[in-house]
Amino acid sequence: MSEPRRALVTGITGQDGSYLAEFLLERGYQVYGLVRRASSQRFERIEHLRERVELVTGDLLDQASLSRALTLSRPHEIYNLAAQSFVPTSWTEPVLTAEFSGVGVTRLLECMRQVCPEARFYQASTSEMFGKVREVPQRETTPLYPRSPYGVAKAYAHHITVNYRESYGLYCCSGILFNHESPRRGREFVTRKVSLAAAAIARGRQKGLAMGNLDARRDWGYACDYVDAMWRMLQQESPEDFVIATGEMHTVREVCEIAFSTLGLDWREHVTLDPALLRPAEVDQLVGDASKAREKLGWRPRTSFRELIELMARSDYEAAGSPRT
Ligand code: NAP
Ligand code: F7E
Repeated sequence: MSEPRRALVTGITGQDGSYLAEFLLERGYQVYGLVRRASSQRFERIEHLRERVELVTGDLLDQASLSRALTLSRPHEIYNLAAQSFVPTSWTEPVLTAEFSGVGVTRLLECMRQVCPEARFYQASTSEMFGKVREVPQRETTPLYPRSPYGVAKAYAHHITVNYRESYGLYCCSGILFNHESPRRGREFVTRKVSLAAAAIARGRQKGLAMGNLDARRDWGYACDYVDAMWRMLQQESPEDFVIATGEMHTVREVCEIAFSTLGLDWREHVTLDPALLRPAEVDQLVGDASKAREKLGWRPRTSFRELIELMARSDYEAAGSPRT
């Protein structure tokens, strides 16, 4: 019997990392996850996988730890999902964001070049790189104009991934993913913030919800659909970059409407505006054209915006009914 394929996932404790690990395990992969040392372990999203994945300690700030992780795991595929991924934090911690989400990628690529140059590499790029958009919808060829330190760091990471592919002939792909959400989304991101609040209000545990820009629009998809696209990118004959998106824009107001009405509430009775939650620079008209992914990867989103927000609201409502720990 041939040996199983091995994958190293950085950011395995995050939203995408946990779904990708499940996806790869289902396909028979031996999955390694890079985790960083913290004063207390926070592995909630992968608790159910702990027996099935190998965790290796390491940090994108520490090159030797990355080299060790690659030597230990001998991966056929590397998925670099680790990053400081919350946009507002990138204004308060711009240098750290650049270190994690920008230069950290060069550290990992450099280790791959030295330890396992035959491996295939996926970089988690983002629609935030398009920022002040140069065309609508955005495609793989749309020029970048990032509007946050996070977007700038990710633009650097995107270009260095392309650069290592072209300079050294490594199999490196950059997936330019638009917003994708799930019940495992970090609690500070807008969809989860709203679904959690709607659930808590419906359960009588919270009174109101303070929000920022309700007119902000995004192209929101479901994280489970998107990890499938990451894997497909690394199964191609030659490495290329792909936009992954639904092609639809919706407002934060619509997120509120659907989440609250799913739980029998009227959002207008609960939501207030807090100017402190507005951003120094907003991005407008972010909407992706995923036709290249449709044609070459056979990928398409399977979950609609409404289904996504409904499933998040129901999931948080169920969880809010469980006894508090
Ligand atoms: P997430 O939930 O915020 O997860 C981020 C992961 O990175 C966590 O596992 C975190 O570990 C890890 N990490 C952070 N700094 C690290 C460091 N210095 N060394 C090692 N690990 C580190 O993010 P996500 O939503 O799953 O997104 C996955 C990736 O896709 C990110 O790179 C993000 O920027 C990118 N992306 C996301 C979206 C989206 O809409 N979700 C869209 C486009 C691109 P801890 O648990 O220890 O904090
Ligand atoms: O904000 C508006 C806010 O924080 C979405 C990350 O995964 O996707 C994510 O970045 C919109 C913004 O995500 C609140 O102004 C209004 O316009 O959920 P978010 P994001 O900034 O789009 C991209 C693709 C990534 O790559 C990132 O890693 O919602 N908004 N009121 C609010 N946002 C938050 N967080 N909180 C509010 O109260």
